[in-house]
Amino acid sequence: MKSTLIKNGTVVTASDEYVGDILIEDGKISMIGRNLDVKADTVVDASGKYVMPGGVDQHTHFLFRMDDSRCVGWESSSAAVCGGTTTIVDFVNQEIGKSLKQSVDNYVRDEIGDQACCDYAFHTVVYDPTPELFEEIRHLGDPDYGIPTMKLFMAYKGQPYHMEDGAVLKALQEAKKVGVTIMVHAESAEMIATLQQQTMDAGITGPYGHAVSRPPIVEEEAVKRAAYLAELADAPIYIVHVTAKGAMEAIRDSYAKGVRIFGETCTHYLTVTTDVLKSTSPENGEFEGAKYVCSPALRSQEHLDALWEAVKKGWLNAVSSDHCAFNFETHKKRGLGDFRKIPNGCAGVENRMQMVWTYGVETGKISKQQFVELCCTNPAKINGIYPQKGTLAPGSDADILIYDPAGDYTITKATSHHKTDYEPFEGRAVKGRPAQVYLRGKLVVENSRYLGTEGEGEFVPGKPYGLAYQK
Ligand code: DUC
Ligand code: ZN
Ligand code: ZN
Ligand code: ZN
Repeated sequence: MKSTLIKNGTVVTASDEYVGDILIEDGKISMIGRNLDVKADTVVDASGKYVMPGGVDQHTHFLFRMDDSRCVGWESSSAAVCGGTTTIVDFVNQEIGKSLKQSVDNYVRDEIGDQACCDYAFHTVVYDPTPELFEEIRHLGDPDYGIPTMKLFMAYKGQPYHMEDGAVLKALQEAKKVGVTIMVHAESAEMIATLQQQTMDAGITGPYGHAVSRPPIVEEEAVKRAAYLAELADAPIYIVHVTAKGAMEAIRDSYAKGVRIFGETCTHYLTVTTDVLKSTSPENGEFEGAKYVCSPALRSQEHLDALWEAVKKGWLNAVSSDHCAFNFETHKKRGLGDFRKIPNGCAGVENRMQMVWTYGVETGKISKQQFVELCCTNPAKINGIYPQKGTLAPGSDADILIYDPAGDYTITKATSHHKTDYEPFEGRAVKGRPAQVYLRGKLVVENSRYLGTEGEGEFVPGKPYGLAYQK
């Protein structure tokens, strides 16, 4: 493979910032330094731009089903790299009656095929908590699996993936023996089911009913329960998509008490308030708000402020997209007249880096180093793919984002790669954009335009004992 020298950019890692050069050879970073006196086949001038690790988005669903709806899949994975994310950690749902291994193999064959535009690692998701499943956890970190993380849904009563506390406890007990990190979607399924019925009975049937029936306390309660389960099992636990101030504080306080509990938040929980669920439009009336139905629900400004403080102070250690791209016309509209039937989830893999940069770094809420830590380095550590991914260091994969901070852009469907029929961040102003994105040394994006080849994304096996296991 030809060598590339990226010169004079401002290199930003989770710990440093300096003007320097990066030499790429054979898909890896081979040298970093000031004024490197080396020859290369291609020389790129990155003056005035930030040279950062490619993003690692540890929370995407390129396949998710809710009732009869399924989200847009891997045919849209160029959206990841176009947004500066070179590796995703995608959730692979266990097929009922099948082992995790079979489920993953089927997923790779049937869903990814030759469509991957970014590199990818996996989390498994439990659907069928049989004795064989708990036995299989012991193998997740083995080199032939390379999937040292597993998620259980505490929420979603009535869906096949809803899990009882006993399953979470057993998973924690098995996982800790081998350094597998258990992740949970923490919301009280029972509280939500009761509130949903009461909300419908009160005549609130539109999208805002989603937020009414999922108040912050249903998340806070489940996070506290997850912390007790982790304490009981003496195992680490990771809380995905934390949205509520009380939930975040529960993680912070349990950690301070000695429980190995960690969590992430997501782009939309930092940047969009619950009011959008009350949006109206001439075409869709009050059902317009269905475009913003995701779980947990979007929160008020007070929670957004608390989440920014949490990512700044390290109480939450990553920002993910929870990309789960349900279309509006064919899927969201199934919930007309009953908000419970609106599939939960929105696109966002393409927007994460630009949104966090704009609303975090540009506003001074977080530093550039924290941006890299939250969006690249920590997610790589948590999933056992660091330092191959998530940093700029000799020997690391040459996954590189050259971010041009100049220029004002607007997120809009016309320029999106999500392949959905609407954009949840439609109309949002963003500052700067990915000027170039390299995937293992290959230029795959230039000025937001996709130049790569579908199918060139590769599986990255994760090693056990990620960030959440260390203390
Ligand atoms: N929440 C979402 O919004 N989408 C996917 C699954 C989830 O828990
Ligand atoms: Zn239950
Ligand atoms: Zn979830
Ligand atoms: Zn999710």
